[in-house]
Amino acid sequence: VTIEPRVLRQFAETVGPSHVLTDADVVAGYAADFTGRFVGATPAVVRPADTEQVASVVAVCRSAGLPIVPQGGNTGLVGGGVPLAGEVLLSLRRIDEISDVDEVSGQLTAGAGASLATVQQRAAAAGWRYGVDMASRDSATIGGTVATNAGGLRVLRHGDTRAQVLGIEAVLGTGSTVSHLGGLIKDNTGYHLPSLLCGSEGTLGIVTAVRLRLVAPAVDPVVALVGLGSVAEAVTTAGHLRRQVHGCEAIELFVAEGLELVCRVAELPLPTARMHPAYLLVEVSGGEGASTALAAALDAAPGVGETAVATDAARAAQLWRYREAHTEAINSLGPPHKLDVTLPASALAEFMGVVGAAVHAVAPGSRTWLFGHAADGNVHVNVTGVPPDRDDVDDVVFELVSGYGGSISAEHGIGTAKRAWLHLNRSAAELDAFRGIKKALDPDAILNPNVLLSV
Ligand code: S2G
Ligand code: ZN
Repeated sequence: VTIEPRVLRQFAETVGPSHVLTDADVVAGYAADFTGRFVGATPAVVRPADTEQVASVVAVCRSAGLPIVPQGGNTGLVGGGVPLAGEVLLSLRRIDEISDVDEVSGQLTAGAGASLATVQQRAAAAGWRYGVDMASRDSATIGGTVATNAGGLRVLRHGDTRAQVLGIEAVLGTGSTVSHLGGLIKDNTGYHLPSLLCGSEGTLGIVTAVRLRLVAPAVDPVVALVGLGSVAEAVTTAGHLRRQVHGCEAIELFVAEGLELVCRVAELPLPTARMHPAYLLVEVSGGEGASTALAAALDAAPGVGETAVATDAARAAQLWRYREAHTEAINSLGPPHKLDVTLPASALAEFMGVVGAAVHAVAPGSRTWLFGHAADGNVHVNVTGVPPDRDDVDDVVFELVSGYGGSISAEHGIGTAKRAWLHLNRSAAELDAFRGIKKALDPDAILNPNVLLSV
């Protein structure tokens, strides 16, 4: 896609010439995704400073018929935030102010370009906590986590991003701006646009600010890394922990193969005396009482081998690293196919036992890596050793998941990577409803036209 000089001038008049980037080397960084699997190109990166400038850029693109890819931290994992069809790249990073921090009600307003880590820090400074956390916290932007309804490590305790969003400001594809950031907990006045726009992946509106609910900070968190005899016993134990240990903040799952890779790539010592087939990384909040309840639950749980417990922050961070380093360790093997899926709890262990062989049958040279959020039934199936554009591996995994009644996307969204399989999870009636909403809010189909819904 080329852009007429007249349009580039209009962009420059709107955001300032230094915030319209066209140099190929500079824009390349915006056009490739975090994993390296999705690499596109854009004729221009435009960096607005506020909602009004976003609205102006949308107006220029609507009149010029130019499609837009909105982008935050570019840590998305399903090719939803990169210009794969020559779209204009609209970066939200400059809109990063955090305001109206309310220490009484536990709320704050964040510009879309603020990093997740910055939001977490501002919440902590106000004596609260933001309930969503994930390894990409330093580069993911809050706007991107809203656009994708990011899940992360604490869905078990605090829910997904949608559960935190009280209000939203966004520029719709119609060119109009909706803004409702008052933060009233109960405001039952019509359609809930924050819920609709959260998870819409930039296809209905460009999120520019959100009003977020904050939660109580953890009290003396205790972290335990538990080695178990099998994935099945790990899944069963995760259920025991959820039922018996109040204050469970997170229950993460990984397996021996992934731990071996992490120790090798991140140069970490094995966390237990011997290697176990499966591991749970558990964080509970509540100090003495919680760690006693945790110990009792683990004593009664099946298959528990060794347990490494951390009661101080430094050791807790070391134990978390074994889980959080999975993404970078897998990325070091080359662009993975990341198939973030959800299984019904009753099928999770069986699925994890068969998916590797199913993938190997169509891609003998590949390796399959499994880890995820045990309590949410969410496993991150990462396949390495397969060319980025082959999708038979994706097909095998999604068909297998669908057969178990699972979801082809637990938390990363659909993006461009999973559009072809959306019908496995959504009926024709639902897809028609999606298209009706898309037509109403983005009538010219200029907002992420190649994402989520097939054009
Ligand atoms: C996680 C991050 C992305 C991935 O670590 O929970 O959501 O699949 C993932 O590597
Ligand atoms: Zn995850």
